[in-house]
Amino acid sequence: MTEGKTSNENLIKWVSKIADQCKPANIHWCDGSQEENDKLCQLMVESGTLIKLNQEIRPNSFLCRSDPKDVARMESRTFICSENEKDAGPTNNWMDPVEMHAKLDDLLKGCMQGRTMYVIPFSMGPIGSPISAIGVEITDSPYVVVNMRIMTRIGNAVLEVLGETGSFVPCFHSVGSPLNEGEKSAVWPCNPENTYIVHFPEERAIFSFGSGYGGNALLGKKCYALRIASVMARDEGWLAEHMLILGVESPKGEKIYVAAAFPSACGKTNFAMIIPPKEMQGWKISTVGDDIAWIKPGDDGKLHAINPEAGFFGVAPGTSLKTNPNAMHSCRANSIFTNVALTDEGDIWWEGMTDETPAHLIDWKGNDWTPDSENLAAHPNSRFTAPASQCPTIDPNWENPDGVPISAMIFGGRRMHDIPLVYQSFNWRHGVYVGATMGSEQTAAAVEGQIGELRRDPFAMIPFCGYNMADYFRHWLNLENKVSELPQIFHVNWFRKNEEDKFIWPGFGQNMRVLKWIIDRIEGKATDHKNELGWVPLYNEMDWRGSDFSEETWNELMAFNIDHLKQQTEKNQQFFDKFADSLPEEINSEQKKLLTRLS
Ligand code: TSX
Ligand code: MN
Repeated sequence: MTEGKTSNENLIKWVSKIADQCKPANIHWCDGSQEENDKLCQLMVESGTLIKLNQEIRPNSFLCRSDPKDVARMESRTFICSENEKDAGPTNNWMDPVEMHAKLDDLLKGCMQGRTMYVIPFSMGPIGSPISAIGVEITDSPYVVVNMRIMTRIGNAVLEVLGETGSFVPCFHSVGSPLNEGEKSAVWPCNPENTYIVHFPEERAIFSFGSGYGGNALLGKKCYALRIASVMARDEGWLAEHMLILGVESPKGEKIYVAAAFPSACGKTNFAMIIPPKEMQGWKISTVGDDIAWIKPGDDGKLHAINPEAGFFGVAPGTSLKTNPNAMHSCRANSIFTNVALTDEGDIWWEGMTDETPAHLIDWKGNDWTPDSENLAAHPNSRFTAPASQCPTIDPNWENPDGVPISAMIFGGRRMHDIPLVYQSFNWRHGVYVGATMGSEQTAAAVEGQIGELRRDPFAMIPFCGYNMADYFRHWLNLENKVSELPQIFHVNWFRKNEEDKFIWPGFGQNMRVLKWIIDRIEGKATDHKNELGWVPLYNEMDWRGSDFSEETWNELMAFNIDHLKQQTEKNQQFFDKFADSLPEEINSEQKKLLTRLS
């Protein structure tokens, strides 16, 4: 047993209370060192939880296979336990906090028997930055420890910042699978029938029970940096957003930063790391973050953003040297792969990684696999956990404690049939309406919902807002009076299809052309040309160097069926009606204005 190096009374008390309840065999305070990490990995290799990959191809990297019943976030088991039900809003599951605490007290009794309880002090954001915040995760999963070490900053340096009196968000996690005397642990212990992902927004506390996977278990990410932080942000006047952050540098060396929110399956990590077409000489993209942004008003009147994370927990399938070489380089070493396939050489593989499919693999369930197999080799939600510092395009300011100033915010969605490639909102209020009406058409890849159905996902925050989304819209609208230099707001859609069901826009690196128009708009270099949706680029305002994209195809890409769009817009009302009288009047008024423009 390693003693913690903390003198923080609240932390010591909380750890000892949890230990009394959960009855672990040991308590280990994580120092965050390489030696500690190596020991834990070795332990998990011996227990069968991790497979060490070929050290020549993939140094210091491991493969992990989860229980097939524990492969994704569980939204139906995710709860916001605010004192009043109305504060959770109609898009969250709610339970009374007193009732939930009683339920959890019950679940926690002896739940860590036979296991080691790890205490992980972590910082979301650079250690000591005024925008950063501290959490402590207690977990009985060593897999969580080694992933948290990549995804956040952990260990003694955090305890030093916490000091005797500093505050932290307590994050409890257990796989919910106690061991009887002499009983051997499952390779991936979990408790899918009894899973609870619980947030107490007023208490600023998190309890997660039963799942060891991703956002259910790495509590710094969705639970803290989005659900709890969104509540802190509401109360303190800042934003905790489901946004990537990237830098754009022009050939003249002028640099701006943009933040972008997309629902799942829109390629956020890919966009955060794009490589501009070589003909657009001198344009450079750098990466600050791929998933979450904490954004605070600065003394200069601008919004400043940090990436609270230190790693990427990226979806593996579809990632390749063609679609995202920077992500591939990021996980070249010191990475953990979960639910991907294993090659005969001891490397990893997933669908879409190479043009040629290996003749033999071990699939994500541990079975022999050949190209003739009916199942996928890698699970569709398989992941790589990789240090952000290994990304070739990582921005020099990515750990700047003051964050980076945000000049534009981009919203997007997967809209095969209605929305043009890009438009700019007329003003902040209209931009908030654009964010509030975001949505993605469901593809075959989506588990829930009918194919083609529009899944509403305002600000890409539906699963991640820790309070009533109507109040969240209000919070966004209020920023207009609190920040003197607000970012410009844009909407993009990389996924428009033609009559032959083919994607019209080539996407990926070509999206740089859209980014360049966005920069031109910010700098006042592009003309004012509008349609019913907002300000739009003319064909000849786009940089087409090295592209043969025709004006005719452009017109197809930017066109929309006004009747169809009017019908879509009318459907927004049903979604807004859920919020009843909490919905800000400004949203109603923007909805009316758009319907008028479309009439
Ligand atoms: O990530 C994507 N982006 C953003 C990249 C910076 N994807 C992958 C989405 C799944 C996660 C895209 N898919 C993008 C895109 O811009 N666009 C598309 C659609 C598309 C797919 C394949 C082609 C073109 C467009 N292929 C060819 O044109 C050859
Ligand atoms: Mn995300």
